Amino acid sequence: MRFFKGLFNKVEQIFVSRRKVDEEFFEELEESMIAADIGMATTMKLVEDLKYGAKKDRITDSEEIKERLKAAIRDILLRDGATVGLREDGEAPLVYLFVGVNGVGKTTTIAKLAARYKKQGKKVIMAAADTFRAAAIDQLEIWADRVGVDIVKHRPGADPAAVVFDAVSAAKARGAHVVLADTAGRLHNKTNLMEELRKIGRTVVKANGRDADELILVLDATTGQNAVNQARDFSEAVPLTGISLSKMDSTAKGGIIVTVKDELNVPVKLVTVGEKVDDLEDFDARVFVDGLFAE
Ligand SMILES: Nc1nc2c(ncn2[C@@H]2O[C@H](COP(=O)(O)OP(=O)(O)O)[C@@H](O)[C@H]2O)c(=O)[nH]1
Ligand SMILES: [Mg+2]
Repeated sequence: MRFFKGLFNKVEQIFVSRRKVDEEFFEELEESMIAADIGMATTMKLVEDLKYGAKKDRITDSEEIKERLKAAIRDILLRDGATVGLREDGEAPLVYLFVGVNGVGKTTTIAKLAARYKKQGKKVIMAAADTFRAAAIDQLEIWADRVGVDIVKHRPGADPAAVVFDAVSAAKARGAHVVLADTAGRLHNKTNLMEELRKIGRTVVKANGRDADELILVLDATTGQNAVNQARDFSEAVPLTGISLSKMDSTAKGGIIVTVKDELNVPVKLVTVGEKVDDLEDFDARVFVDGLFAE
C-alpha cells in the first residue's frame, strides 16, 4: 500500500520536534491528530488514554508515546477482526452495492474493480442503478465498454431496484462471477434516497437468496469530517459492510480510516489512489498500522 506514506506526517513531526512529554506535548499531539482528520471524539479518547498511561507509568520519552499511539490505532482497526479487501467467498454471483453521495467516486471505483476481476478472468456485470441522472447511466456504460464487461441498464427514471433485479438474473443466466451495482448519490431528498437503497437491498435478497455480499459506502478522503458525517447518515439507514475511500492520492490526511472504524465500526476495505483504472488497492489494516510513523 503505497498511499499511506506521509498520511500522518503532522502527527509524526510532533514526536520529532517535541521530545519532552508534558501538557503542551499532549496539546500539540491532539491538534495534529485532528488536523490529520482523526475525529474529535476518537482523538480525545486516544489522547486521554495516552495521558493517563504516561502518568501512571511515568513516561518521559515521546518515543514510547508514539509506540502506544500506534498500538491504540492498531486496536481500533483490528477490533472485531480485520478482513483485507472485499468478501469474495460467497456462491456466485456475488453482489456488491456501491452507495454514496455524488462525486465521491462510486462509478470509477466500480470500473476499477471490474477491470481487476476481468483481468482475473472473471465475468462481471455492471448494474446501472443510478437512474436518477441520464448522464450517470451513460458514464457507467462508457466504463463498461472501456473495460470490456457487460452492463444491465434501463431508461433514465426507471426503478433502480428493477435494474438490480435484472442484473442479478442476468448474472445467474450468464454464469457471471460478480454484479457491481452503481446507485444514485442524490434524490429529491435524503429520506427518498435511503428508502430506495433499502428497497434495492431487499431486491437483492429476492433475486439472489441472500443479502448483498458487500454494501460499500464510497467516501471522498479529501472531504474530511464531511465524509465522516456521510458515513454516519448512511450507516444509520443501511447495513454497510465496508468503506471504499477515494482520492487518497489527493490528501495527506488518513485519519478518517481510524475515525469511521472507531465511531461507526465500519472497516475501510478499498482505497483508490488516482484516476487510472489500476489505481485501486485492498486496504490491509495490519500493513497500514505497521507503516504508520515508519522511519
Ligand atoms: N485523483 C483522484 N480522482 C478520483 C479518484 N476516484 C475518483 N476520482 C475522480 O472523482 C470524480 C468523481 O468520480 P465518480 O466515480 O464519477 O463519482 P460518483 O459520482 O460517486 O460516481 C471523477 O472525476 C473521478 O475521476 C481517485 O482515487 N483519485
Ligand atoms: Mg456516478
